Amino acid sequence: MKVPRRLVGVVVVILATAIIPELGLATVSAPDVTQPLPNGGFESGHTDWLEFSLQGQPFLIWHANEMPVPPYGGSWAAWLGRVHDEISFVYQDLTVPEGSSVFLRYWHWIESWDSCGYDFGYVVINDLWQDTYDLCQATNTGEWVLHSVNISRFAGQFVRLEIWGVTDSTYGSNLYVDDVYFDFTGSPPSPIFADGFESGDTGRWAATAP
Ligand SMILES: [Ca+2]
Ligand SMILES: [Ca+2]
Repeated sequence: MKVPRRLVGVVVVILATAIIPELGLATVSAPDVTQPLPNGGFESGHTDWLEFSLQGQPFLIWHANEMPVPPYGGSWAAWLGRVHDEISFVYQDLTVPEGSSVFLRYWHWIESWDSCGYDFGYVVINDLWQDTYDLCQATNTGEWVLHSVNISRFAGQFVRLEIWGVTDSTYGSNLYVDDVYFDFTGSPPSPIFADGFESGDTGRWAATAP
């Protein structure tokens, strides 16, 4: 028996929605995706990240045993600032995810003895300042706080990403950083019912008659 093409399509749609109802026929919205940076929680120690200290600190990634605050996650975190007249940053080269909306997010803890306007945290991408914030008594967090920076302009690009802690000559500041990740709205998945059966081409479909 020759089954009309249009009928085949209808049967397949009904079967598909019955078997996998969560797929449905509605438009599938873009998912929100999180993606940790390589060694984003610093748990692998001094890998993936490179560390720079103007004052010659031998490293900026610390183990919990030697830190005044516990890491946000695991046993390791970055500790920026810490000494006077410091420019310190951890950085790595990597590809920012594709997406219509891309955020860099990390947990930070600001601990400062200074007035505002002297010590700072920065996020720098390809030598461009994306974010600047004071490290001072008024911004002390007293706990881990999630920090977010919109970096959508770099979506899909290979970049150098840096997180800085900068201090002047008096009244110290610490900027602790942990669990660095991307949070982005990904591209929508391909339509499940690609041709909507409008073309009459049912080549992508198969149906078995009982
Ligand atoms: Ca950690
Ligand atoms: Ca200071």
